[in-house]
Formats: sequence, C-alpha cells, structure tokens
Amino acid sequence: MTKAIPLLLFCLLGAACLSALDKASPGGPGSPAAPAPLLPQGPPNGSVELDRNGDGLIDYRVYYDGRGKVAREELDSNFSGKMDTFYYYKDGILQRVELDTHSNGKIDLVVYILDGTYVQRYERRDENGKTILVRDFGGK
Ligand SMILES: [Ca+2]
Repeated sequence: MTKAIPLLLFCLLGAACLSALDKASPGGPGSPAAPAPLLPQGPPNGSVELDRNGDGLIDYRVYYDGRGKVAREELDSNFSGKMDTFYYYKDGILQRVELDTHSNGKIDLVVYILDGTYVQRYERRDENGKTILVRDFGGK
C-alpha cells in the first residue's frame, strides 16, 4: 500500500495539471513533473473562474495576491461539481497541495512541495482528519 501512494499521487497531480504542463515546462527536460498554475498572473487581490468542460459548473478557480501572483487554486479534477484539489502558493511558488481523493468533501492527502517542484512530504488523513500516514523525503 505504501508503494502505491506515490503512483496515486503522481496520477492525481499529473491528471490535474496535464493542460498546464502542456503550456509550461518548468525546469525543462528531465525535471520532475511540476504542477503549474493554469493562470499564473491575474488581477491583484482578484480571482478568475473557469468552466473547463462547458457543463455550466465552475471547475477551476484561482485567487491572486496583491501583486497579481497566484495565491491559491481550486480544481474540480473529475468534474463532479465539487472542488477536490487545492493548491497553495507563496510568492507565486507552489507550497502545498491538498486533495480530496474520495470526493467526499474532506481533505485526505496533503502534499508539501519543496522549491515549487519536489514532493518533500505527504500526509494521509482518515475521514476524521486524523493523520494516519506521514512520508517525509527530507530537504530544507
Ligand atoms: Ca465545468
């Protein structure tokens, strides 16, 4: 089970960010697949919403900080009508990803990102929000 989680994580992050990675390739060839904001710049202290599949429901929302850099993104990765993936940025650099992998409205996977690219640590949570697994890859 422990070995399956990184693959699951990779699939989730990868699926959620495929369109962003098509447009941007941070670090160039050979670098790990890094989530990138769909819309990295926007109105200072503003937000933008998208209906990516045209079903009339917002499935992507991005909030910007006072300098117009992305501060937070929300994504409905499976178009269920509920946001299930949340990206948190500082100075436009990805710091943390929170996922509701069971689509039940509860965060069950938290991933801490190093240098905007590498998975530094992740935590698995049960349905009560209790941390049941921690994997720390070190760094800084
Ligand atoms: Ca939609």
